[in-house]
Amino acid sequence: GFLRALLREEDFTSKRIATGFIGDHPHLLQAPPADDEQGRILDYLADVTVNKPHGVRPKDVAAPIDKLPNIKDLPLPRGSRDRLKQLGPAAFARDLREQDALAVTDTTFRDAHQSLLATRVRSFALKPAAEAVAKLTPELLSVEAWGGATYDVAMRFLFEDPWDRLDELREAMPNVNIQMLLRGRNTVGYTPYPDSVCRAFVKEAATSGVDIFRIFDALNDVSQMRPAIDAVLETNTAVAEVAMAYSGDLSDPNEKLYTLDYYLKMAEEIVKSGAHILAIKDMAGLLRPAAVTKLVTALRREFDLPVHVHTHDTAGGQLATYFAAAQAGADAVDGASAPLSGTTSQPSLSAIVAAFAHTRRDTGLSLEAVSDLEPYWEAVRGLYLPFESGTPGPTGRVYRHEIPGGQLSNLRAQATALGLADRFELIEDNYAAVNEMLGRPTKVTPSSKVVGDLALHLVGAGVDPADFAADPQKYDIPDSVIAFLRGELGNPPGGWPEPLRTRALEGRSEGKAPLTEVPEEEQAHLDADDSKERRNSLNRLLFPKPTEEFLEHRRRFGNTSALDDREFFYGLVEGRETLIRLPDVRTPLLVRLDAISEPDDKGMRNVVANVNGQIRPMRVRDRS
Ligand code: 3PY
Ligand code: ZN
Repeated sequence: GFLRALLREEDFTSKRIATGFIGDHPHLLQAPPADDEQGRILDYLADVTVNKPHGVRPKDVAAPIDKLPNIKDLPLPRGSRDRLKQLGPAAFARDLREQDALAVTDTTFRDAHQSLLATRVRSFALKPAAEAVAKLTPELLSVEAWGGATYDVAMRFLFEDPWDRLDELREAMPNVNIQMLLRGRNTVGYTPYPDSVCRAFVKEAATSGVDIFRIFDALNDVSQMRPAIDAVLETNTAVAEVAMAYSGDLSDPNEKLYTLDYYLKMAEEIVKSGAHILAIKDMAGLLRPAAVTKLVTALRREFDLPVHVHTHDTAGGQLATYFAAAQAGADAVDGASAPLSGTTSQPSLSAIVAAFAHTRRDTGLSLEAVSDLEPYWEAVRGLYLPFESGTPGPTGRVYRHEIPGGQLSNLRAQATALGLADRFELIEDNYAAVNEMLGRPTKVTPSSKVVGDLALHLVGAGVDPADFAADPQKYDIPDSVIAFLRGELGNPPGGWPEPLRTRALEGRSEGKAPLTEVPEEEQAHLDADDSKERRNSLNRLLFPKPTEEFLEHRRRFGNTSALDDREFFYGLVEGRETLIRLPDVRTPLLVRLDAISEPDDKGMRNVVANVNGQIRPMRVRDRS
């Protein structure tokens, strides 16, 4: 039961096993919501205060905002986005290729917290940082701030509309390019969507402020990326950065699949697709200095596109890879603010800036500015303590199991939830075995989820991977694995594992087929002029159930996204006054928690707060 529920969970980045707050607590659906926004928010605060879904507020953590440099009076400098607007995407990319400076993308707003904090950082924490970045580090090529798992997690766990986040970041940071991670036909989901969804998604994202789309396909199949690439090119304003997912070690003479030749052939197809920038997406942190030297040298020799290198510092040595990449002519690299860097995240921005300062490849970023932003992120990380995966330090085991950074932290959290934390190495070993069994596919969302699902399933069922491989028809197989074997994600680079594939599929009834056609009514919403209508439709099409739960949360508790992180996650502290500003309520609320009663025989507690001088009693179900 427990394990099956886990495997059905679509969101592999989630820390929690259940399908979400409301999913866990269906009785909330019966409670009548307060009839005004202020009342709904107070109900939310009372509920979090009583039930403490994330435990108590971490002690001795400063309010992040107090750690931000004072930027109010600084002018807004010209930044990378101004250059993109002036030049257009093609000339912008040419410029990038010609410049000496090593360009840098800041991933703190997306990949870093996806890889360290289960993607839980809220817009509330991102927005002030974006304002500071706009003024202090406008030389950044881009800020990766959207896409990947953020869309899903925003709705499912943070009860934020991901589109609102994009609007807010765009407003906070008008001068620096916003970059998103787009999973090709899978957009920001885990299964392929019809082309019309992908097109509408890209169009709406570009209109809303995404400047650079990093597009990849989980199996490195360029044809699967074409609808997304074409849609970006059609905007005429946004940059199409197309990525090759990196696996194996191309310097290894025994590597027969992921060879230099393999990547050059793929790059050729990417170039033919009309891409502006070529990216190497090293999602697991496997790319070694000698390999990147060969790869970047060859890519720059064969093609005219700028090359952007992305990695995760899982084993701890990726600054060396960046150094080698830069020497070989790489045009851009990715880093994260130091407190949210390292291990499963990107290498540290300040280390990158310092490494190239006063050299031909000087990033142009101010080391002082980059490090001035660090105390803010350190405080944010402290506040988000419950979402830490517990990845204690670098690990060289990644070279064997090849688990992507974002997934490695998530699998740890899942293992802990299953009571398998002390046997995490077994999960890693099974992952490696399943990888071999499935023909060493590239492993990145969602193909990584396929491998992870089967690995966890085998651990849970106590089945040896070799026994499973010998006789797959004898065993239960997770839906994602069946879908993969049916070819729903496309064809893996190394071909299909046979006879495993045929045997595994033998006699299996059809699972839930992916959406192949958009219902007529939704298509009308997608085509509508009204952006709100299109956004709502995209939310429903991409994540039907989380969207429902999100809307239910709004109905029940109002728009909680303006709440401070401290109150949103941990609720009120008895006796302490908290000022709460709500966008739709004119007067701020000064709230003090006065008392919480013991639960009555129906499990309800009375919560008494003082709100702007008035006593406010509330009833909350104790779910603990
Ligand atoms: C994602 O798809 O979310 C990823 O970060 C893949 O690396
Ligand atoms: Zn990544």
